[in-house]
Amino acid sequence: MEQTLRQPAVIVGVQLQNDLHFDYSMDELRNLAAACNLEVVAELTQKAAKINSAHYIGSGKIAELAQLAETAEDAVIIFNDELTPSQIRNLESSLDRTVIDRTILILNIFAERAQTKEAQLQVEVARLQYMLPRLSGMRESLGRQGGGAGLKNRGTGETKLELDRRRIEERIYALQTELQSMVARRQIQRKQRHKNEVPVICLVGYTNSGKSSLMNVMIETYHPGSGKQVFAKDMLFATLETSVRSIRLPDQKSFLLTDTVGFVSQLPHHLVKAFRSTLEEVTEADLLIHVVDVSDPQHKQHMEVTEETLKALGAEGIKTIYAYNKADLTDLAYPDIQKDAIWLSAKQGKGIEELTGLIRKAVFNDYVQREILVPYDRGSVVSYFNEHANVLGVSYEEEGTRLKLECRLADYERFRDDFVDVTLED
Ligand SMILES: Nc1nc2c(ncn2[C@@H]2O[C@H](COP(=O)(O)OP(=O)(O)OP(=O)(O)O)[C@@H](O)[C@H]2O)c(=O)[nH]1
Ligand SMILES: [Mg+2]
Repeated sequence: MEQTLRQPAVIVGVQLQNDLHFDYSMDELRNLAAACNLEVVAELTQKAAKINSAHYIGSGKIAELAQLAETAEDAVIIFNDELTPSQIRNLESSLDRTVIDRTILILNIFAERAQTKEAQLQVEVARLQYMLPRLSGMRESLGRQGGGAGLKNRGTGETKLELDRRRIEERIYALQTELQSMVARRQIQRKQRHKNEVPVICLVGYTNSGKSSLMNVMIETYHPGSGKQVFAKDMLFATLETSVRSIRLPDQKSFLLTDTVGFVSQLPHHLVKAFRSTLEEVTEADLLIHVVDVSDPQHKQHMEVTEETLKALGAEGIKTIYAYNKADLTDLAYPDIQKDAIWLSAKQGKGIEELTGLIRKAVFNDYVQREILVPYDRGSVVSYFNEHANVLGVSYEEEGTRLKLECRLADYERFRDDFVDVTLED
């Protein structure tokens, strides 16, 4: 592993009166900073009735902050919120330090972790959109990637700033065009799936709750040795792209399981917007599995954030199963089911059958059990059911193949003219 020297940082937060989760969000800011190779050396907090529009913190606190920043010469100052362009400008000029905010930390982590082309483009769009209004105040050390070189003398009279802005706007436009064609391609794939009527199930939840681990244990349970596992790791935002896997249960019922990017409180809105196309899967899901790290004392807050984010994406009101994961780290009994909730451990693979039971109830409730007789000249119907239904018994009779099966009502109706329903005759 590459050894990078960690740059010192001072974190700053303002606690508003109604903010009950302030301490937690400051802890989270430390983790976000650590993920960006910044080491928090000091912290400044303030209780206030409202945010100061010019400097974010009260003017009395500026001097205190400047003094704190003296602890380390090259310390950057990180604010636990998204700062406005003018706040950044004002703060940088009063403090003579690089000032960054929670948003840029998250954007940087996303940029570093993005693996697929699409995720990379999405993060870049979000970063550029964030930078655009902040260009003038930004210090050279930050964000001005690819600026400058080779563009001298274009559009005489244009300032460097205007040039930068125009280049960024052009770049955003080009990226968005490229993204649109990717989205269109995926939409076609999704439509195709819809035609096949395979239920789509999405794993959603706070970052690090165990979505990818749960996906992997489902794959291992129903497709052992397939090597289709996804990346799971103990870090913020291990997953930045949706991956879809087809899961086929032993009785032939199959569904698509989608792993998605985790949510975090104050997820930058540019990022939510940029990732909207990736997360479109979620809005069209037949079922959500909301994965919760029940061992985290803050899991209720995580659930709220997840639900708010889903709402912002337009994915509210979708049938949901709550998967209280990491129960092995608690004193709770597991596996345990209560209504539409299950306590389980993805790590130990405990509770997977029970979860599957809940999934069955939620998405395979349109199945019928029938006994049918398919004439021999309709052999293709038999092979269709062998492929798509749970065949419980077969016998060959004079008039045709007799199948005892459990199949989707839609399939039953689709081939209704091609067989005799023996169940009705008995
Ligand atoms: N003890 C315990 N650890 C778990 C369990 N499930 C997942 N983990 C661990 O939690 C960490 C995060 O797991 P992931 O599956 O990557 O979580 P995620 O929700 O996909 O995270 P993001 O992709 O970052 O949003 C990993 O270190 C897992 O090994 C569990 O049931 N018990
Ligand atoms: Mg993941």
